[in-house]
Amino acid sequence: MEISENKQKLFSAVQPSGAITIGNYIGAIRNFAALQDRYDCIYAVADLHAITVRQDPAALRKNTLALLALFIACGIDPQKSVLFVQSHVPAHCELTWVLNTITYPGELSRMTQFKDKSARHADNVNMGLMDYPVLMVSDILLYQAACVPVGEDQKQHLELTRDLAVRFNNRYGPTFTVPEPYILKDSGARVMSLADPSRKMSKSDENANAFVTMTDDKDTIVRKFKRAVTDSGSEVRYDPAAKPGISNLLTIYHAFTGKSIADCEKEFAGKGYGDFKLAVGEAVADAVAPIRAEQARLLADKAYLQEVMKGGRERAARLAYRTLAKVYRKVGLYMGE
Ligand code: ATP
Ligand code: LTN
Repeated sequence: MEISENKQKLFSAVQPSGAITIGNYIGAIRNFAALQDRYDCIYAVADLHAITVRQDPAALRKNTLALLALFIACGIDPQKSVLFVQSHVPAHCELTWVLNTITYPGELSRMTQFKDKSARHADNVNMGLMDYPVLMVSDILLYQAACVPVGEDQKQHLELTRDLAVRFNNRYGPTFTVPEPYILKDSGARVMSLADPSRKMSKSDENANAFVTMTDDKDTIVRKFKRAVTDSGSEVRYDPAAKPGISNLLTIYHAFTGKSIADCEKEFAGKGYGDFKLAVGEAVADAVAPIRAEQARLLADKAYLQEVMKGGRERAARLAYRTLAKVYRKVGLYMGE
């Protein structure tokens, strides 16, 4: 199916920087499939973003394919949506260069993610890490996306996207759609670490007990939840300020079972943390198992995945180069007569 002109466009991406966590799933990926009917969706594996922190090349290649398969296993239909690998469409880097010329260093050095990652990777604070948000802005603006579904941690980057789109449009005339963020209203937009509920769950956490991945097996998942850091007291109650650990587990349980937070609290009234943690672990393991199986099935069919990548690359490039040509003309790059 070709992308139509009348539905609004939607763009999102995930980095293949490790195994995908249930935080990525709850905050972003689980919404992707449902949005396919309302929007023309474009979803990318953001491999160029991933290399802003050190990656093992062989692992990066493997994670790229695994993420592509996971997207499909989570319900993204490559016939309906454009599904591709970011580095396969050079326009992303080309637009980044142009947008760099209207971005100020101060805008990038004060980004929370840049500050966090610089502290965590103090031995590798590189220009790519600082320019990461501009590459992300380019991803979104190239496709004239009106809507960008992401977790709460990406809010600042979306504000920059809007600022740069408006700045470019003011300077050179209407060119880019100014996108709206789409961040979940509930606490699922920010799933916290199981080892330290004051930090967000992140796939690149050095402590593997801090996150649960979509490829963990049942025993691992149950064990990680058993070890999850909880709070003092013994009541299973949603109160992020007083009970950050338990509230995070309630959010996860709610996301995977569909039960309301109030019903989850009732279910565990009078029971201890131990029973609750076991139930959360089992619910997550049961929900993740079919997705993991489908991902494995797809990964065994390399020819199919190659075909998806090739189709996605062509469709993405067609859309991207339409915008890039417009940008080059507007800024005065000589395109011939
Ligand atoms: P890394 O730790 O390697 O920086 P990450 O785990 O933060 O990566 P990304 O690939 O940067 O993951 O994010 C993919 C999507 O998942 C984004 O929309 C992001 O907002 C969302 N996301 C990431 N972590 C969480 C989380 N803990 N809770 C909810 N959403 C999240
Ligand atoms: N930086 C994002 C991943 C990402 C993205 C995007 C998300 C790269 N390009 C464009 C939305 C739109 C992250 O979630 N860390």
